[in-house]
Amino acid sequence: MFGWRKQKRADKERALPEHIAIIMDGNGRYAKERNRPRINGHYEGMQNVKKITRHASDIGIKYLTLYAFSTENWSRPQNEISYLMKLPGDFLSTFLPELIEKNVRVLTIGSPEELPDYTVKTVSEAVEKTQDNTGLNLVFALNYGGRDELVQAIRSMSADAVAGAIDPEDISQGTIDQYLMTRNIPEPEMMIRTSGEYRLSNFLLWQSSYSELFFTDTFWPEFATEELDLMISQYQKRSRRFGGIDEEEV
Ligand code: V07
Repeated sequence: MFGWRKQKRADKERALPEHIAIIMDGNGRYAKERNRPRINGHYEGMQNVKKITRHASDIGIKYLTLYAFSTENWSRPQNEISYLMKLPGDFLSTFLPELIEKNVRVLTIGSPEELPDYTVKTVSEAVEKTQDNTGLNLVFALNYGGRDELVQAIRSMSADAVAGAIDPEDISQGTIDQYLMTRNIPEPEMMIRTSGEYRLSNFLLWQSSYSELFFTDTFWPEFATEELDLMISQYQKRSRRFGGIDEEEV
C-alpha cells in the first residue's frame, strides 16, 4: 500500500462511540477498604451512576448500558439483595427529574419476573415516563445474564419455527439480533470493567463480539469522568479491524 495513504489513515481518529457498556465492579471492595458495610459501597456506586450518566449525556453518547444486577447475584446474602433491590427506587426518586430534563430515555434488559414488585414498578414507571425522550439511552441490565438471554432467544425462535413463522434455513445473525433483549440497541463499541477483573462475566456475550475492551483497577464508586474520557480517547486512537484490514480500507 502507498505510504501516503497509510499516513492519511494513521491520522484519522474514530468518532465518539455510540454505545458504551460498563461492568460496575468493586463496590464491595471499595467499602471493605474503608471498613464500611458492603451496602455502603453499593450506595456510593449508585451515586457514581448519576455522575457517569450525566457526563455521558453531556458529551453526546447515545447508549450507556450498565450491569446493575446479574443473574448470578442471587447467591449474595439476603440482606445485600434486599438493599440492591431498593437502589433503583432510591436512584429514581432523586434523579428521574434530571433524567427527564436531560432528555434521557431509561430502558432495561434482563428478566423482571424474578425481581420484587416494587422494583419492577418503579423502574417501569421511569421507562414509561421517558419513553419518548431522544437523548441518551440509559440501559440498566437488571437480572440479566448473556447465556439466559440466548436461551430465551432460542426458545422463542424455535417456537416461531415450529409455528411456521420462520424457516430455519433463513436464520441469520440478523435474525438472532432480533430475538435478543437488545433488539433495538446497537452493539457496544466499548466495554469497560472496573476493579481489576479481566472477564466479561456473562454480560452481552453476543453483542460484545467486536467491542474494544477496557479494564481498570479503579473501584466503580471512584471511577471518574476523567478516566472515562481517557478511555474514550484511547478508543478513538485504536485502529479498527474486523479480522485483517482496517475498517477505513474496506
Ligand atoms: C445498583 C449501584 C451501581 C453499582 C452496581 C451495583 C449496585 C443504579 C440502579 C438502577 C437500576 C434501574 C433503574 C435505575 C437505577 C441500580 C441495582 C444496583 C440493582 F431504573 N444503581 N444500581 N440497580 N447498584
